[in-house]
Amino acid sequence: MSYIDNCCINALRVVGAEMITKAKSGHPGIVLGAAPIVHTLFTKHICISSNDEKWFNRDRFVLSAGHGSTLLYMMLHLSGYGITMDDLKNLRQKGAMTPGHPEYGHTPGVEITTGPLGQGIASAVGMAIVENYLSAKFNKPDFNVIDHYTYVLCGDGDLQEGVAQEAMSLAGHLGLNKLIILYDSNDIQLDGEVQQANTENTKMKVEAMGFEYIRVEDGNDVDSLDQAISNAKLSNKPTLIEIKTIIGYGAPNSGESSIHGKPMPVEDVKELRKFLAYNEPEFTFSDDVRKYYEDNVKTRGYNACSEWNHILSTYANKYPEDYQEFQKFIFDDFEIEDLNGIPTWEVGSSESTRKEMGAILDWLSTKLPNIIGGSADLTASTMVKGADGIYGQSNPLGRNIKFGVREHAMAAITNGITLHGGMRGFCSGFFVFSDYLKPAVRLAAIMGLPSLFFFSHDTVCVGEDGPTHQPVEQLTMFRCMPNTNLIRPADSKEMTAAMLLAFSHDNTYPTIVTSSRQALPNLAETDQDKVKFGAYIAFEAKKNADYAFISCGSELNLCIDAAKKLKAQGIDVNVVSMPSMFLFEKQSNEYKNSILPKGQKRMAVEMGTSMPWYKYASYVKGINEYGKSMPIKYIFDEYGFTVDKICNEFLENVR
Ligand SMILES: Cc1ncc(C[n+]2csc(CCOP(=O)(O)OP(=O)(O)O)c2C)c(N)n1
Ligand SMILES: [Mg+2]
Repeated sequence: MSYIDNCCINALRVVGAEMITKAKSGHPGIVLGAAPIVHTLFTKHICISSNDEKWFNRDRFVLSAGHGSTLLYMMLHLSGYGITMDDLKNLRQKGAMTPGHPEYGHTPGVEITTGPLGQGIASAVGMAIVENYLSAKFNKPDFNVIDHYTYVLCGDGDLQEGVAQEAMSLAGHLGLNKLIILYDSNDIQLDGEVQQANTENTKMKVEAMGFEYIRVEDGNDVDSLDQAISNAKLSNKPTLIEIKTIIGYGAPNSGESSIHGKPMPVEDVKELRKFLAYNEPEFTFSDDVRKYYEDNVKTRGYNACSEWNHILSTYANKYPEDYQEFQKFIFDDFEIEDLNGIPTWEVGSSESTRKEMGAILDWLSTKLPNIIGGSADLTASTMVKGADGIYGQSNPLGRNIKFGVREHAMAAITNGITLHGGMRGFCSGFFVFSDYLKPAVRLAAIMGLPSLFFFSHDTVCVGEDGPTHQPVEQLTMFRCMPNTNLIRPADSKEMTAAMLLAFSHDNTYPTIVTSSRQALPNLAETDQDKVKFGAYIAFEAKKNADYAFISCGSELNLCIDAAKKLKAQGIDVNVVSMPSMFLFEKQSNEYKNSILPKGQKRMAVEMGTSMPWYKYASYVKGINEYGKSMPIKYIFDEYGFTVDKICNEFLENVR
């Protein structure tokens, strides 16, 4: 290791420890242990440009071990991302640029929000998929317009997570050789030694998954780290570099789990300084250290970015059509100018909304060449698939990703696809198994990411498969998730609107669209143009009627029939279709009051847990128990979702 490398690493260790001690909160273990890893990666390999933070062909760096945020903030500080020393001193404080875990959209240079272990690895796989797809589509023998690596720093905990295993297994299968995972292997985790919980052979395991395995025996050995990364870049497989480190290196309690997540006492920071023979003042990166980052990270990135701009302009001359198309991908510049040819269904016909969802998506795929996705081995049921054949090594331009039964990774990969830019990701499964991927939807919501999640079989009407397959509480789960748009369309018109809203350009939230297994009538009363308001009056028995049903999805048609039946008896009940509570809440008070007038008595009807509806209705007909296995024809009667029973419940409880 050179003298300057040593100076830099010592500085990172000391300033990192000082930041955490000052914050009285944070994770010094990984900072002290993995400083040489990020230092080597940033100063000798990574191509990023603080002059053009969003430079499309930059390497992506994912800090899957989000608790190591301090390391990332120091890298961004030294690499010119506008993170000041004051920001570093402000670690984890109210309003800081340097929050507890990295937050996408909050701190410049942060590629993804991480913290929930494992998901970073999976999202990195999504980023690597986009790099691979776009390089196959746009590179020419003499021009690599897309050609970057996706690097991950992870710890023991990340690799214990199922989501990481799912994603790595898929990455190996897909041969994503530009994915390089740097594993901070320190044999310690929060509660103690890793071997208390995990004794498998990492090398054999990742090799079996189709990864290249490289081991670095001494995590302080910059030359070996450098060589390992260089070797990984040459591999035709994704690579995991296992780097043996000592957690909390240089702290009095190094090598122990107590250094994982507790700030070092001031005395211990002094000991660290002594151990490293480090004499700079507090919170100081020497001019030499700053210059080294300047000369390496900044200069390399600047040069690479300039060179890329040059390559791109020559490419534009030589391949003008490809260039135009590439720009459209980069800026997501595909408009659906008219809906000519989009599948439609006659009023009065009947079809399952899942079939409608699939058919509309297939049509959208022909208009939006930058969308890619698939399902977790359920395309035959959800009807959701990408276009152009199965994506893989033999068909890198396929847009149908066969995720396998790996829901959590599927959703986190979808986030990675969307985060990378240039493509938009979608995925699908049975609604009940949204439980398996909820954490990734939550991260999409936190990041304000327009990832798309399409689910079929959205009620107990799944039937014969029984309670394990019958969703009940999932609608409630997503409706109470902040910044998440759940749309539950009632028929083909509402489904069309939902899919168009899902793919619209300016969404700053994930969209979930649910669909029915069973055929539903295509209604005269629904209005494609009003779905964007979240709710609208679908059937008006009387202006400002004293009563209303509120419903959505497969129950809307029952409510309309019930209202018509009551009307025949001289009782005026309006019907509000509410496919999206999220969109409805965004409307003006005036609009909301026009749909749900004050003083009106309302009954909500939905085959799911009642809870969210009490905001809008005084009486809710829901299902607040798990389902039962039976053919669908018995389900409606069993749970009281027939026109007669809805009318009776209304008369008994609401009127
Ligand atoms: C999904 C998830 N579960 C639990 C945690 C809490 N947590 C954060 S770090 C950590 C220990 C992880 O061990 P390792 O990756 O080895 O990190 P190290 O202690 O080596 O820094 C835990 C349990 C988390 N952030 N995410
Ligand atoms: Mg560890």
